[in-house]
Formats: sequence, structure tokens, C-alpha cells
Amino acid sequence: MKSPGDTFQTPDDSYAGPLSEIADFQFDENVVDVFPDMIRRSVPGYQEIVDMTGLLCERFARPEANYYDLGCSLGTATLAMRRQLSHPGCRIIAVDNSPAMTTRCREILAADNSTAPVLLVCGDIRDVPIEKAAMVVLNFTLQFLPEKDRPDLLQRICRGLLPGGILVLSEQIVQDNARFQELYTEMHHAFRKNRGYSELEISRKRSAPEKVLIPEPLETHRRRLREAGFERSKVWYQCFNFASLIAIKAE
Ligand code: GEK
Repeated sequence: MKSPGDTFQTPDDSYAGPLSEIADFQFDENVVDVFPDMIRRSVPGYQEIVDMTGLLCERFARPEANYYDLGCSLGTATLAMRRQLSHPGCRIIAVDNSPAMTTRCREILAADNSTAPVLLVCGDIRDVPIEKAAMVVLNFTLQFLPEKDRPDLLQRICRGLLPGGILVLSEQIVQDNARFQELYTEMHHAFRKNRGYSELEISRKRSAPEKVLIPEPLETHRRRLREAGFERSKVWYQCFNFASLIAIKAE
């Protein structure tokens, strides 16, 4: 099956050259070109998480409902859901606040031949109303919001989900145990090296998106989900410091 990454395979060498200084990280045109390659080489389990998002969508799909992809980037999770949705009255709402991402995402969605309607919004996920939702996906996006804004978004998601609806929340996390934090950071470094990034790129990468990405411990996510109104949440995937949770709204 074709995915957005198959269309844009520009290798990510954005941190390989002799940069005199490393600019603050932004999701701009330069990032868009290398994004599919970058995320696969930087996030362990990314493809599995996207594939399972499609299968979860198949399991939880119902007619007359909305499906949200918040922080959709190039629409990889949107497409994984879209390919499972043939129910009447289903609609995907995909949101990203990077104009460069949404412009490219629109082209990718237009080239896809599955039929569920997608409303692509260039805007802030903090401003998007969530309603009649069967499924909400936050795939490595919550980590980019200031911590003070995270509880409100999760509460709005819980309120906007239909009974029995699910949130899939994937995040880079931190360990509360220093020894494991060190080990998992080293293993992530090894993962990137194994996927072809040089030491220089790895050390530069560490200081770029991580300036704007604030990871938290799993326990913080689980507590926040409970406080937002989700009775149950479970980690269904973890590889080192990358995890994905499912939270289900009570029936
Ligand atoms: C995937 N989910 O491929 N409002 C809207 N979008 C935002 C905001 C915000 N406040 N903050 C950040 N973004 C995708 C991957 S990438 C993860 C998500 C990464 C957007 C930002 O523009 C970027 O496209 C995305 O969140 C994060 O399944 O790059 O590590």
C-alpha cells in the first residue's frame, strides 16, 4: 500500500552540511521536503504506529461520526484512517498550523483515491472544535504544545468523543529513572545511527526540534488523561522513549 512517504523520499541531510549556526526548528518548506524520511529515521516505531492507527480506525469506525488527526503534518495518519472509512456520514478533520505542511498535505490527499471526505484545516489544534468524534489521533503533536495548554486540549477531546470513542496519543517520553533515561537516550542515538544519520547530524538534531519539543513521563500523561475524563488508558506500544497510548471514553 502506498503511503505519503513513498511519494516524497528526499533524504534528510538538513543537518549534515557546515551550518554556522543551527536555526530554531520550524516546520517550514525545508522540513516538509525531508519530513517522511526524517520521521522514519528519528522516531522508532513510527510506521507501526501509523499502520495500527489504521487498524484501530477499522475497529472503532461507525457511521455519522468525525475522525480527527491533530497535528497531521503530511497526512500519514489521516490516510491510514481514510482507507478504513466507508461508513455513511464519516468525515476526517485533519489539522496542522504549518502552512508548508498543509499545502503539501493537500496535494498528497488529492492523489489518494480513497473516498472518505477530509476537511484539511491550516490552524491551531487549540482552536479546533472537537465534536461527534469516534476517534482522535494526536500522533507526536501534544509534545509541541506548552504544558499549560495540554490539559484543556485533552478535556475538549474527551468531551467531543462519542461514548466508546478513542484517543490515540503518541509521544516522545522521558523516564523517571535516571539510569533508564540515559540508556534509552543512548539507544535512540544508536537507532538514528543505524538508520544512517552521522554523529554530527545526531548531535545537531538533538538541539533543534528538542528546543520546541517538551517530553513528559508516561505517568504525567496517564494522570492528565484521567483528569481529562478518560476512565481508562493503556500503553499499547513502546520502544525506548517513544510510546503510544489508547484512551477510551466510557460508554
Ligand atoms: C504524523 N502526526 O506524521 N497546532 C497545529 N499543529 C501543530 C501545533 C499546533 N499548536 N504544534 C505543532 N503542530 C504526524 C506527525 S509532527 C511530529 C506530527 C514531529 C504540528 C507541526 O506543524 C507538525 O506538523 C506536527 O504538529 C508535529 O503522524 O515532527 O516530531
